[in-house]
Amino acid sequence: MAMASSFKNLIFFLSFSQILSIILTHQYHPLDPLTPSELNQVRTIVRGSNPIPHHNLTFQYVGLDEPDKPSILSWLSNQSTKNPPRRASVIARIDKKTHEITVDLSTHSIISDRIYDGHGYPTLTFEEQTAANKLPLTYAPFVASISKRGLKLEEVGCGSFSVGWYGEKRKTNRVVKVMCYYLDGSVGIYMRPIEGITTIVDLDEMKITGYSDRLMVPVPKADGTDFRGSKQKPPFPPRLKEITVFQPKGPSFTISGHSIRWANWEFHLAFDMRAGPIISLASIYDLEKDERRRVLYKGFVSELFVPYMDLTEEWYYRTFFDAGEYGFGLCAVPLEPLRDCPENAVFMDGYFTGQDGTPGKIPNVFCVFERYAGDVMWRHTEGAIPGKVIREVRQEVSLVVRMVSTVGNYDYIVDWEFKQSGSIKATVGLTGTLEVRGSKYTHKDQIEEEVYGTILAENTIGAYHDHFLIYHLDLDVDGDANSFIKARLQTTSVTDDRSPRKSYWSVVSEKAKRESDAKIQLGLKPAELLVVNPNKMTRVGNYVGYRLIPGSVERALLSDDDYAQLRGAFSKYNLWVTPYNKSEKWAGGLYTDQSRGDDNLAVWSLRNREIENKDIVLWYTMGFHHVPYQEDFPVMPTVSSSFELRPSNFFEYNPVLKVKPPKDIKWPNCSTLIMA
Ligand SMILES: *[C@@H]1O[C@H](CO)[C@@H](O)[C@H](O)[C@H]1NC(C)=O
Ligand SMILES: *[C@@H]1O[C@H](CO)[C@@H](O)[C@H](O)[C@H]1NC(C)=O
Ligand SMILES: *[C@@H]1O[C@H](CO)[C@@H](O)[C@H](O)[C@H]1NC(C)=O
Ligand SMILES: *[C@@H]1O[C@H](CO)[C@@H](O)[C@H](O)[C@H]1NC(C)=O
Ligand SMILES: [Cu+2]
Repeated sequence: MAMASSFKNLIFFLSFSQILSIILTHQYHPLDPLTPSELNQVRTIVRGSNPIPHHNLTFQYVGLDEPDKPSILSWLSNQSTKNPPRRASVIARIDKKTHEITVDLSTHSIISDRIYDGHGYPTLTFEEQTAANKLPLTYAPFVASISKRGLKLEEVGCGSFSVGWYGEKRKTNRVVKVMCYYLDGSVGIYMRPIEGITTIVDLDEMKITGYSDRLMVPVPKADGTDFRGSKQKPPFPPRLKEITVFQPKGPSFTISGHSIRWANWEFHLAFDMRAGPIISLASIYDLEKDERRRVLYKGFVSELFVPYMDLTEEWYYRTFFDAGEYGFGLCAVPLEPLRDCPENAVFMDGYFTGQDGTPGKIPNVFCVFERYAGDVMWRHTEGAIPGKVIREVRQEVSLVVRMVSTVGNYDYIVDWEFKQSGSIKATVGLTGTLEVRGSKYTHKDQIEEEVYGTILAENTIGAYHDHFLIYHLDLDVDGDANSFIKARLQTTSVTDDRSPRKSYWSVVSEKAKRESDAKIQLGLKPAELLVVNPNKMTRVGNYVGYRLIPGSVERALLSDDDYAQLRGAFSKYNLWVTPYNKSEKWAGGLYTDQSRGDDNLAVWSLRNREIENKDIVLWYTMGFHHVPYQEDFPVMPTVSSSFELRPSNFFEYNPVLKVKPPKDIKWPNCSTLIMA
């Protein structure tokens, strides 16, 4: 989170002719994201029934109202049947009320409009954050505070921070706390907080409703905070020679609309303002069976919870939900060719809705590329045969879909990687800049009180915090009806004389019957985590399945009754399994801003529903406990974590046994190439 305004120059609102050219070249898939022309239609329809200026109307979210799963599946099995109706789901604020509106695009009508009266507010728009961020700059007490600190007002930039919930019983207004930073010679603005001041802005009134200036703290100096290459001073490290991935015949994947085919994989890729990339209908071609087999109906990042561990007045409330409060997709940034993605990447654009309903474009929001990083897919040297040595090696080439979301200070690099072996690997890289607290301390020796972080530079404390990303993984292994199996690796002591060994381990499989059987804290005892189709077996009698190989086993360290933890309760477990329910998408709740933890994964799963031989959804929490180190200053080298969904008795044997290596490149006879 969150200084949204900084990207507005990167995002383009579309002209009518651009929109037309997009419609004319588009073939619909029922899961395609709304096109700019559809977004415009939504705007016209919703504004038509709430005419401005008689109503204050803002669009907080617009996205595809996804057709029900059965209708997608029947469309998939016979694409000459009619497409399911095209509908948009809108969350709007109309005259200070939250409306959930469903718009039917074929009949140009609103088919439902419901006022949401519960706790929590919708995602913030860029425009309202930008407007809120400007308010302090003309607010006399703030101007006085800046001048009292000897700072220049024109060098101040501000960001809107969601306020969380701390046990208030009465309904609170839709407010943010605006926090300000200092530029003056550096663009590393998050490294230069102006501490001690809190400005509360009511977003519906768009005015300041609270202000405090509690203490004076030195603003960290500009020196060393700038991350631009052009601002770095010698000495410089050695520079690497030219490097690239070279595909003279182009990539081996095809993109048609939003459907991507590569090697044995096929899937659909959509952009959503809230979730960012949504992978759907991932299926893999089985050579032996000569059929496409379903693997992942849908996968996306459902929420990101980022609580800070600082109890001071200006910091305690900082417990952000980057998807629900800021829009993980909305905060996506255009990818830079050759830097964010390699030379062989293909780019795709994404569309979102501005606050007034106008469609906007994020160019190059995704890149798709084949990754060859010099790794080995499989190999064997057979040296046991007298008189010969036999060697087979296949290099690992995979397909990557990437997005980068810059939620204020942080940059999240989100990758979905498809492997020929049938694995799907999801990786998140954390980079960008820390959120630091200004401090009077210039050396660790001076610190005697609790400072809730690491001193990174003079007057700069990197606050302790977590990042919890939860993935919604609707696996449909060879069909909808699946079961979750926890296969524990259990040590048995050998007390009799059947073997000289004293112990061994074996696998004890437990089929989860209800949701409570599948809430798992990883890292305590080893277990295999499998989603199987209990109605399908391999020839030798194993259930066909996929298993989750977790990367991170971190989870919440806060107490269950901490208000932030009630809201981000999904972070208590690394794994949850729920029966499929179309409305259970957002693990931190639909209305996350100021939510009270009454509509989230932890609450849904209290129903303890049956999950055996049912359409189930896996939720995996990837956690990072972030203790900052000096190397994270002024910008962090990427820290990443990943997990893998890997076929497990899904195929009859190694599915990449027969994969041939990619064709060799015939290098041209070129005098500039140095051939060793
Ligand atoms: C597919 O749907 C069309 C239109 O409803 C129908 O005529 C056709 O028989 C269906 N094909 C199959 C294979 O079910
Ligand atoms: C719209 O909001 C503004 C404040 O932002 C308020 O002054 C105005 O009265 C509102 N109009 C309506 C129709 O609610
Ligand atoms: C789906 O989930 C929502 C929210 O948990 C719940 O209100 C609704 O009853 C569920 N629907 C079904 C069919 O279980
Ligand atoms: C490329 O160089 C090789 C070795 O020098 C030579 O045999 C071959 O004919 C050359 N090919 C072309 C197309 O010039
Ligand atoms: Cu961090």
